[in-house]
Amino acid sequence: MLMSQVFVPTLREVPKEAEIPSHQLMLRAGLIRKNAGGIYTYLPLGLKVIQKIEAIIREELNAKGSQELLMPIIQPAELWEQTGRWEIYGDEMFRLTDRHGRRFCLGPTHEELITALVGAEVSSYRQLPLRLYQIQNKYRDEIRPRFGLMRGREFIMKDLYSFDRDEAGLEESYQAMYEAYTRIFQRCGLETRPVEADPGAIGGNSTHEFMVIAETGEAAIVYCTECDYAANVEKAELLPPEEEVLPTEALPEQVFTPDTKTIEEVANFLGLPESATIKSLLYEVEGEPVMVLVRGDHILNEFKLAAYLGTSTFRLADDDFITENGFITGYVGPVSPPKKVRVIADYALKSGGSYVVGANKEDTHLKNVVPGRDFEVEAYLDLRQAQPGDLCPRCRGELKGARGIEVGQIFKLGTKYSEALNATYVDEEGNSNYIYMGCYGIGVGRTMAAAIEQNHDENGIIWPLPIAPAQVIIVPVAYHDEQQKEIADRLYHSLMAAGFEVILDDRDERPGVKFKDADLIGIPYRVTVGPKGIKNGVLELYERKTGEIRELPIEGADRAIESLLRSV
Ligand code: 9G3
Repeated sequence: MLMSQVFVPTLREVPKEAEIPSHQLMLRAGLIRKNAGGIYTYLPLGLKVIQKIEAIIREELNAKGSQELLMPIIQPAELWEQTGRWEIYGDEMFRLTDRHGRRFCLGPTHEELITALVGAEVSSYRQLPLRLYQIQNKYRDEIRPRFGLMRGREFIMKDLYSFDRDEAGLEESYQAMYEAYTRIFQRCGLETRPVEADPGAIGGNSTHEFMVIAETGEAAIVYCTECDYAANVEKAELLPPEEEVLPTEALPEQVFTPDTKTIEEVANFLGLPESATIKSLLYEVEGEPVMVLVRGDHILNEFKLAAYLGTSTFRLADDDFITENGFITGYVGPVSPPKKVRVIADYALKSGGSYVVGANKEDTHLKNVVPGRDFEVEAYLDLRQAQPGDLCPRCRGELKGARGIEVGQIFKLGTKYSEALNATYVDEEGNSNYIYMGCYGIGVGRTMAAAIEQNHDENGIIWPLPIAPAQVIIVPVAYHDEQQKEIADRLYHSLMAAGFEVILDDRDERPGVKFKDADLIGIPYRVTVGPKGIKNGVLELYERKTGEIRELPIEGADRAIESLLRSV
């Protein structure tokens, strides 16, 4: 590629609408341009990176016996109605009608389509296992698309679906994809960490998210410093407390606590730590009040609550709902409530201690309240959100916190979709069985963005070699100089002939501008052809990642660079 011809509109200044490094650098390095909120054009060098990531994905998935197909973006509403998902996603789903008034959506994912296809075409155990994938645009009408390709409304996803005869087969597919993902991100030069995650509305029972650790990541994870446990905080488990049987406390006693509606205010007013209080949270669950109790210094994890309640349609009660049900905002408590409500408690409250709780009376709290003695609890559960400093649920090591960019996610779906769409197979004994499914996604654009988040400095991008838009950029100080042109051209053609992707900066620009562009675009190796070097019979090889500079004899420079590029 000749720099004078490549369409790569670099920018000097940082675009104001870009908040994180990868978004800023993709715009400045001329890799993408925005068409509308969350909708982008991939410019030539940006597309090259996308294509390299896709090539690595295809190699690793095909090595696991997967087969690539390409499904339509436009999907008929009927399939989504059969699985009951047409309504669930509301405004996030792009919907349209054709000229006959038939309803469609722009595919946000393809479980429905692929299950209908396999359900129609697979009937015998001999056709399983089957692993089918595509690399295709997805559409999700995010309320606030942001961070460039990190959270777009149209994005490229690799989505693979596995079809097995039973749970054991699904486990094998899941493991195969887990290994493939580990290799894919490694080969992309990305450091990822698989974390246990919450399946959410998709269903199924087990899921892992592949996270790129980066402080700009949207996901909060906790990981153990002693073992390899790691989880999205939405899912992270917490150990039950050691049972402490405390001496029987004094009985509950009212305390006057004027204007203390928050835990912090009550604790400060009474001179107690927040851990000596209970947060009594009223939730509206299908119209009914449910009281959820966590210790004052803990945070309720609503994903865990949803898992217990068996529904995600619940919300924290607002003041109207609280007063309608006879409670007083800021003074809600589990002891003699104004009406009978379900009480669910985090199991940290099972340790037998005594606490301060709202007295269900204006400006009044109760102290010396002992859960289980002074009020009934329907269930003690792991309900709280893990925080750095908590103990690892596997080995009791210390948990630390980090931010992550989710670049991949793998799910065990079981038979949820095959039952809804009647995808079955006949086994050796002639019995009909539902097919066991898994689904596995990688955000291709997000992987590119995450690679920049993890590999950049103040001068620009530092591409990992396997996904760089070109491996080498040759920069003659003055290309109009005969001698420099001859040496640069010869090296350019020789490296290209050896199969490398090379950019030759043939522009009639000042050297500084060319060096800055080479650093900004992040080409891993830069060869400078300059008058001083030529006088000494050498070329300068600069490694973008380490800043290391080597001098190479002009003669044989191509072979020296080839052997270096093949060795890293
Ligand atoms: C929708 C809309 C948004 C969605 C979904 C459906 C997320 C939806 C979860 C998944 C699960 C896996 C296959 C590849 C890996 C991820 N957002 N999910 O199902 F209609 Cl609008 O997509 N799908």
